[in-house]
Amino acid sequence: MRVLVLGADGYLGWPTALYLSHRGHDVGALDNFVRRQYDYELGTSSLVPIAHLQRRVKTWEEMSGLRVEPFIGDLNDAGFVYDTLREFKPDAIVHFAEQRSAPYSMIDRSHAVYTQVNNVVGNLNLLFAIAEIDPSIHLVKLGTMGEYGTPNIDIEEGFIEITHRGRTDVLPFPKQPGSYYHLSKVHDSHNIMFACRIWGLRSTDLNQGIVYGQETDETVLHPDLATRFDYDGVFGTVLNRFCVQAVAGHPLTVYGAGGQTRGMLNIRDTLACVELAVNNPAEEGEYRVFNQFTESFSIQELADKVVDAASGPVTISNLDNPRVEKEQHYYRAAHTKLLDLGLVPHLLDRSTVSSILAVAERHRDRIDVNAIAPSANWRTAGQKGRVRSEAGSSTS
Ligand code: NAD
Ligand code: USQ
Repeated sequence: MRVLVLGADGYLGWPTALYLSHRGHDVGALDNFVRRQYDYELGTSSLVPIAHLQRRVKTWEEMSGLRVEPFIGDLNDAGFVYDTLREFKPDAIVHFAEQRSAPYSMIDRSHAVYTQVNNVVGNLNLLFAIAEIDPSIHLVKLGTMGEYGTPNIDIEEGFIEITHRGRTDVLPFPKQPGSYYHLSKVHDSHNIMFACRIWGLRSTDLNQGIVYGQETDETVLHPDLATRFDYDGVFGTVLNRFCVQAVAGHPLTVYGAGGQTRGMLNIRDTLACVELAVNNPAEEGEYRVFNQFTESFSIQELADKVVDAASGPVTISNLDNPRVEKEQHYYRAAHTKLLDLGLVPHLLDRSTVSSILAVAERHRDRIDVNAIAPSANWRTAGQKGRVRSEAGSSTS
């Protein structure tokens, strides 16, 4: 199949592009490198050194004999999106290309606005381009489990049957997201569902949990093929962060009580899930949702696993929670649709945690402990909205 991977320079997009190429798909790799720009802005960098996209593509061709075709540009540039679809002629598009950090979106007004414009407008440009150029293209869109929030009932896969005053319907599951980033994914989901309904597009919304790990069968073949590994207080996700903290001798930063429970999955399962969705496309006009995670854990349980797997003593520190979120709550979410399609999960055992600790250990000289503390605060973000004009007077 011809698969265009959007966000193919990122943590998940790059290994997905390699995986799909290795498994016989013709792959296009689109990115505008804005993720590298956030590193310059925040003064951070990937723990594992990453090669530029052009070098990655060249090394992959040398190693495998397979060609991944790069497309450099911004999804917010509609002309670029239309031109790319006309040129590459994909059967499926896998859309990873969004600003994906909840803390980044909660720094202040401008970061919240940027996140929603980048994500929602980029996705809208894509929907219009698909509708005009080839409505049979299957859009596989990365959403997030965080779209649902943490309701006090079981979470279904996208839709819930509701009986209200004697009448019954199947409706989208209620959304209670926890950041302006997570909200951008909800807006995307609504826009995609609408486009499927009015134009007959076909789409799979993958509501993915938190991904951990860094190595895949393809990325370990050569250092140029490595994917990024974020551990800083803005882009680092919880388990990867805890592994780096353990190696650096930094207390594990559990926010608040640590009872926050989330769906999680191994990076290798991200690749497998995406290919299962690509190989089993949605029907014409169908908008379907898969909950893409394999197990759920509380943050405290994750910290305990890292303490258990680490070679030396590791302490845990319960920080004041910079986020506004429930710290003890009910959590049970359905995730059977990808299993039904054949997913065989890599579960989180001690050896998996050890393998992430080993990655951190190999690159321990690159750890910047000053980057670890959380910097965005949900409570104070609302007071960081004012715009200062060039003349120095403030406006709102
Ligand atoms: P990432 O930031 O490493 O990669 C995203 C890539 O998209 C970057 O290379 C960036 O440069 C590119 N990009 C962003 N905006 C773009 C635009 N307007 N035009 C072109 N390229 C653009 O993120 P990731 O961790 O690989 O996540 C990929 C996707 O998966 C995101 O949509 C994210 O919301 C979703 N997701 C990630 C996780 C996780 O744990 N990492 C979990 C659930 C869902
Ligand atoms: N947390 C800590 N300590 C830390 C970091 C995080 O206790 O040092 C807690 C957070 O408070 C939160 C949980 O761990 O309760 C998860 O935080 P995270 O930063 O690992 O993940 P999150 O902000 O939810 O975002 C990540 C990805 C995002 C994706 C989401 C999937 O960055 O792109 O959408 O995971 S989900 O969580 O299912 O919405």
